[in-house]
Amino acid sequence: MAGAALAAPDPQYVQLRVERTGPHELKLSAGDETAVIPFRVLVEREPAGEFLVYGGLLAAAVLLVGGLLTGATARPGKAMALAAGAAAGVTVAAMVIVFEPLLPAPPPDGAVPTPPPSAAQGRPYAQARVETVPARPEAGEEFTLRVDLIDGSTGRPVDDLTAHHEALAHVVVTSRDGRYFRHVHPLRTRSGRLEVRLSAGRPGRYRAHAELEREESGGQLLTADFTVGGNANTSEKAGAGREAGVTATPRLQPAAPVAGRPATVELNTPAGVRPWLGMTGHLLTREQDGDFFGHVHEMGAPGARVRFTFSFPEPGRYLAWIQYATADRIVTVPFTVNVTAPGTR
Ligand SMILES: [Cu+2]
Repeated sequence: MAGAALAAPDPQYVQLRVERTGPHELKLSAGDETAVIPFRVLVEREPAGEFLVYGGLLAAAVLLVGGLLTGATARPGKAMALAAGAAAGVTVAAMVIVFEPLLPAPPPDGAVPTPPPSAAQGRPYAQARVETVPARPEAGEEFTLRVDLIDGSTGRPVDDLTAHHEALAHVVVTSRDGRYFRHVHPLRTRSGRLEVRLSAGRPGRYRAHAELEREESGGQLLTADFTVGGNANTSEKAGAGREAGVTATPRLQPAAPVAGRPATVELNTPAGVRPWLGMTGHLLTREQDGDFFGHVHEMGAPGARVRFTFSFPEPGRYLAWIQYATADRIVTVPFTVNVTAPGTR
């Protein structure tokens, strides 16, 4: 959320009672928004080795005592057999003590079933449908952007997104002129469904880019366009507008980047920048008239500037935004880049 206050309220604790191991869902509501968060209850299983160690030692003890008693009543053959049994029990126990640390621990009760080795080839990309609810939002009115994810090979909802950069999915919504920019993190509202509430003050074409990643699959980029109808709502605060107090302008090197060649983008940052979404700085860019969407990071520690290296793929006009976080807010700096064709001067 651009410009949103980050101060977290005091943590609140609540005790949950669960009676079964395995998958559960936790429903969290704030106002009229609800997120459904899956979690698993795991209970450590007694390692199998423990049974063998104690079993082996107990058997050894019983047999030894038996051997001694038998020996005392002068039946050496039987005593020897019992002593051998005791030795075997001690050996089993000793073997387990020595080798147990090398054995893999059993999965806890309630864990996700381990797929057979043949399934370890990776999972297919999610089939996605991105839509708005209502289908044609009105300017100035709140609407829901919804992402439904299906596994094409099973037809079932995809519920195995891995968090990357500290979110299940990153959604960037922009208007064609770049004046509207939102980088949001949708909530999981049910299995295979992510939703986020948005509103746009002006009618027109908007584009949503969603970045997500399934477990054992790769990163995916989904793109969808939608139209906002109605009349311009002049009361909208400029989402992509320069934030108050931000005077730094991004510097490009070369000033007119060349398609397919790395360019650097640098921006001075104030004191007190802190990592946000796992990174010091984020550069997001979209081709104004094409489909391209790019997202790279400043990987270094926070300092007096953020610096990105980026190769714009084609000549043309690009909308770009640099985002970083200070102690209390997210700063978004919009700019445009004109990329020239190689060989033109
Ligand atoms: Cu990023």
